Amino acid sequence: MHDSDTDLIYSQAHNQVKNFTFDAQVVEVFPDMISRSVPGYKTIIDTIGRLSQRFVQEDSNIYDLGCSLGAATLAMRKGITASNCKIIGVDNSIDMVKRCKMHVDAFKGKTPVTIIEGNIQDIEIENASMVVLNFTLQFIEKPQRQALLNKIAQGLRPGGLLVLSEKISSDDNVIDDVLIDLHHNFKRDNGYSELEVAQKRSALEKVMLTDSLDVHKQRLAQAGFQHASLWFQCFNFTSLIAIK
Ligand code: GEK
Repeated sequence: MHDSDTDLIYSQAHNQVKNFTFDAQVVEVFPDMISRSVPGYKTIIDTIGRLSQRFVQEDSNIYDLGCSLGAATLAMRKGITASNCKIIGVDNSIDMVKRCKMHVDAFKGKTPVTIIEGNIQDIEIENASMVVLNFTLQFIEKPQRQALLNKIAQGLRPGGLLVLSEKISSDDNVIDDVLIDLHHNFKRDNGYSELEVAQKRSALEKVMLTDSLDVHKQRLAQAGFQHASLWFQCFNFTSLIAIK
């Protein structure tokens, strides 16, 4: 027996595996899916909360871009001690946005939160002291990634922080194979079958395109971040901090 919030989307063979989308079916099982698929997800969310305590400045905006169900937003709302701030969560999946609003409303917090349905490439970033891209940039078309990072850097105040978490690929094929295998073992250890791992991989193949760590660091430097560093890596899952 499984709970209704257990991710079983790829447990049966699909005649044709469609491109992955963040639809209502995914929303139902998203917390289970992300915690069983992304190594270190809880550590990253908890650390985003800690970083918000340190970096969020008074009278500023905080952005959670590709906020899904609001895990990073809620961690920041708990962590922020600066006054007169506003958190803006953005996602272009209407199903995610509807459920995210319910999650946010279910908890109390002194920092106001607004959840917006929209493309993160179209929204304005202004007067920001912290921006989170927690596993979202990988869903943006590669040629458009630099422009998004430029916009974020421009909208951040001096000393402002970007948290950029991404699944990465390695330029070294031998290393890449090892990291991919370790990640698939992690998924199997978390109860996903061989069929589930294979079908999910094929669903993501065209919609989630990874870059190397070097490419991410080059983009951050080009966008104008003065400091950037990897702070977390488990297999091919990473998180970077970049400070303006
Ligand atoms: C978390 N950050 O739990 N505009 C807005 N939203 C987008 C766009 C776009 N162009 N492209 C994708 N998304 C979350 C997890 S999930 C990562 C982020 C994953 C949204 C998409 O709808 C989805 O909700 C999210 O980005 C990516 O900390 O599931 O691997």
